Parts: sequence; C-alpha cells; structure tokens
Amino acid sequence: MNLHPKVRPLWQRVLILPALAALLCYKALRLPRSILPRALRSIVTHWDYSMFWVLIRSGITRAYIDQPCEFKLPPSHEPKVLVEPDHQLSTGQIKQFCEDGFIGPFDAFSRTEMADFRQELLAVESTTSQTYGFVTPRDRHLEMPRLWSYLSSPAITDRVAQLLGPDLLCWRSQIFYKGPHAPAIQFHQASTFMVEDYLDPAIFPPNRDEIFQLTVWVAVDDATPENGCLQFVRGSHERMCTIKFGGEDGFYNANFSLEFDRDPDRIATVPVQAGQFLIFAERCIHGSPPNSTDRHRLAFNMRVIPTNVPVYTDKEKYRSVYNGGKYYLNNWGVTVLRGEDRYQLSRTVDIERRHAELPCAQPRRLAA
Ligand SMILES: O=C(O)CCC(=O)C(=O)O
Ligand SMILES: [Fe+2]
Repeated sequence: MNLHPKVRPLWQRVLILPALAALLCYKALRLPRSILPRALRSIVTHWDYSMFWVLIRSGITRAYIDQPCEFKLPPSHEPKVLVEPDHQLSTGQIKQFCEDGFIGPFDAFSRTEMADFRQELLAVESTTSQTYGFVTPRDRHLEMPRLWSYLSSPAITDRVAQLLGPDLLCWRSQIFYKGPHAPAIQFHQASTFMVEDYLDPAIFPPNRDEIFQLTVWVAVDDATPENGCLQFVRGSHERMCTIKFGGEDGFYNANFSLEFDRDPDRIATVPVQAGQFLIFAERCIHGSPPNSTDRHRLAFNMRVIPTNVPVYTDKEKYRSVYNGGKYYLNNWGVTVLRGEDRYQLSRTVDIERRHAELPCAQPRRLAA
C-alpha cells in the first residue's frame, strides 16, 4: 500500500475504506499480528484507534499523520540538572518553554566560526552521505567531526539537559539549506516521527504525553523574517493536529494542510543570529516563511532524546516521504550527547571511533 498523503480518487477511497475498517476490527479483536504482511502488521500495531477513526469518518480526506498525544504541563519548573552559571535556565524560562513549546535564541558560537563552517557545510551537503550512500542533508554529524563538536558543545547540551534530563542521545541531525527565493517550509509538527513513513514510529517514548524529544536548531547565517527564520504557534505542542489532504499547502513532497487555529496572535516569528540556537518540541507547530532574498539561509539541527527512549529498534530501513529515498539503518546509530547511556536501547555509534575511522580523519575539537 502506498501511504503517501494525497487526495485519492473516489474509487480508491471506496476500496480502501472497508480495508481500513477490517484492520480496525483486527486490532480491536486482538487477532494474531504475526500472520499479517509487514506493512499491515505495522499499521495494526502502531496506529491508534483515533488514527483509524479520523480516516474512516472523513472518507479518507483527513488523517493523523503521526501518533496523537497530549502534553500535560509538568508540576515543577525546576531544571532537571545543575549546570554552570552561564548556561543556567531560570524556573521562569522553563515555565515559558513548557507553555510555548520553544525557547531561545541562546548564544553558542561566534559569527566568524559560523562563517568559516558555512563553506564546509555547503561542500558536504551536495556529496554522497557515508551513512546512507546517497546525497542527503541527514545525519552528517556521523561523518563531520566539526558538526558533532558544535552539536555536543556544553552551551547546547547544558540547556537541553535542564529540560530533558542529564543523559541524552542525539538520534538525528539535518542541514537546512534554504536557497535564495526558496519557498516556505509549511507549518508542521511531529510526535514520534511516524510521519516519516506512516508505518512505524521512529522513537518509542515510555509516555507520549511528556516531552520526550527536543529539537536544537542552530543558525549558520542570520535567520530573519525576510530569509525565512522559524515561526512557531505558541502552545501548540499540547496536542497533535489532524491534516486535510490536498489544498494549496505542501510539506516537501506531500500535499496537505495542518488543521489548526491560525490566529496571528499565537504565531511567533523568531529571528536568530548566526551562532545562536533555539530549542523546541517538534510537536510545537513550526515552519519557516519563504526566503525572499538573493542569499541563502543555512542552519543545522539535531533531535535529542533521553536515554530511556528507544529509536527504530529492529527496523532495517525506512522510506522518507519528505526527504526521499530509502534510508538503510545499518550505518546509523544514536550517539551519546551527554552523560551516560545506561539503558542501551538502540543501535549506537561510538562517534569518536567513527570519526577516527573516516578516510583522512582529522580529529578536531572546539577551542575551550
Ligand atoms: O529550517 C527550517 O526552515 C525548518 C526546520 C525544521 O522544521 C526543524 O528543524 O524541525
Ligand atoms: Fe520541523
């Protein structure tokens, strides 16, 4: 079954509806899953009842494209770890983060460092990934010591640890090159990243109603409203929204619009200077407007989880609806970003060793 979100012709919907109803019954009756083909087994296992219901009730015109969840405000806004004074978040800042779903910008790197790094990032962006074997902006930290040294710098990890806890893993990174006059990245949100292939979640948090994953987004160029800095819908991390197939909006290759209240008063436009970073919950609705300038806007991000969250578990590959291509996971692994991985729940890459094994490895450290 092709799960790509799109408006389907009526005849297809008429055929798919009873199949969905049958799968829903199969799930409700707890019939054996092992006899199902792989794709159907994933759907029965990972789709919530509400995911089936929205599709069926709407005649396959609306859907949840990621696992639904609701964020419960935590009882305390105390930081989860103690860090050096320069990186400390106040309880007021943490409360604001819990209410808004994003926080920053914070200073991390100098303008000169970012200007110098820009060339390296741009050069790598168009080369074949050593992890996946094709050109992709994903997970270049596994082959770029300098990218990893930025991502793992205490200016970033100390801030994230106060929100997520002391022991942290990076499970994914991405370079975001927004070319001159590039279109908007539409408002979107993700919970467990089932949105990637609609079959299996990427991450398996013990409790989906907590914040179990944060995104760190670092600006290499100044990001402004004109060249497409990030925008957030304040407080929208409280629940996942449904999407409506079709319409004018799109998200990379997919064509749908997220159903949420577009009240302009809730939309925060957040300029970020080169070398600064933001932290946000990926389920906080966010996007970036078109780049209306003649220059690119470069940034990189990473997705961070606590060590009690498994990633991909036994998955061999996934097919990204958004970034194209089949991502074989044999060279992929989580990397320890901070603290210790006591749980060892996912395939892990020893990043120091991986970097040392690179052809023409040049270990590189940030200046203290
Ligand atoms: O850089 C952008 O414009 C989008 C970034 C984004 O969606 C993300 O980091 O999750
Ligand atoms: Fe995003």
